[in-house]
Amino acid sequence: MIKFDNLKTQWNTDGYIIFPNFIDAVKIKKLRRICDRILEQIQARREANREFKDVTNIAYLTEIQYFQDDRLPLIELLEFIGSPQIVGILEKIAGEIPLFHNTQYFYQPKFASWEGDWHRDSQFDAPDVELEKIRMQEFTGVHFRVAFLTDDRLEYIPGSQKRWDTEIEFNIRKGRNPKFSNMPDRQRIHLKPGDACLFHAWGIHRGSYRIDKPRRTLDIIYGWGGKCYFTPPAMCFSQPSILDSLSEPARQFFVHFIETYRHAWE
Ligand SMILES: O=C(O)CCC(=O)C(=O)O
Repeated sequence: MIKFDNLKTQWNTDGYIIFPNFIDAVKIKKLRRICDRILEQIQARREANREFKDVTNIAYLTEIQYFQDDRLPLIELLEFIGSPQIVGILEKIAGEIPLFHNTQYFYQPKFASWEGDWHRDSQFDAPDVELEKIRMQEFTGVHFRVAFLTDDRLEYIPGSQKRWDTEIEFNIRKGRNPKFSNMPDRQRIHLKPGDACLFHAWGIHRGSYRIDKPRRTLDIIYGWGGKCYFTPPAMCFSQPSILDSLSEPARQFFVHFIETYRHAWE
């Protein structure tokens, strides 16, 4: 039983929350099969095009192109993204219905290991710090992820989501070596298979990518506080009939998303 008062306090203090055993082994298998199928398609396409980049994630898993043979896995994925199990938690924290934004699937690199850059997601397309500060105030972006395998690749600076950078943090994040390992107060997030983690996208964080650490983590990005400054694509919702296949809670969740961004897509 999740205690929401504690959650809110932990959220406000640390900017991240771990939910142990959020999904069971059956659900892990089901979701992993859907995500791995997309990963196989991407890798096959890259090999066919002789195009290779040692990337470690896929975005926009809910694009219709991945489900040409069978729509059922898409519906299952959408049901999870819009499930009361996740949306209910976000709603309690946000005090409003959250908005869908994107999905990512993280997997280990094939040839080389590397450390990612320390960043706040609010800095993307906002080179000007004043603009970034405004965005941090106006809108909230969050990641909700479930690990299908043990995952300790994310590091986070607790509390950094509710304040601007210290001088040291700023010099790392915006300086010449944003991969600098000894970021003060960094906390490694340890997830076991089936654990979930919610973290504030504006907090300072980074991933590190290791060929010897198999990784399969589904990460869903949500937001609240109005429209996101970056309009997500319509994805599968360019085909309105998708909504008809969803349960009522998931349908309502995605109707809110569609209604919010419809004008921007037109
Ligand atoms: O878990 C990771 O690899 C880091 C993800 C990340 O930095 C992001 O999605 O903004």
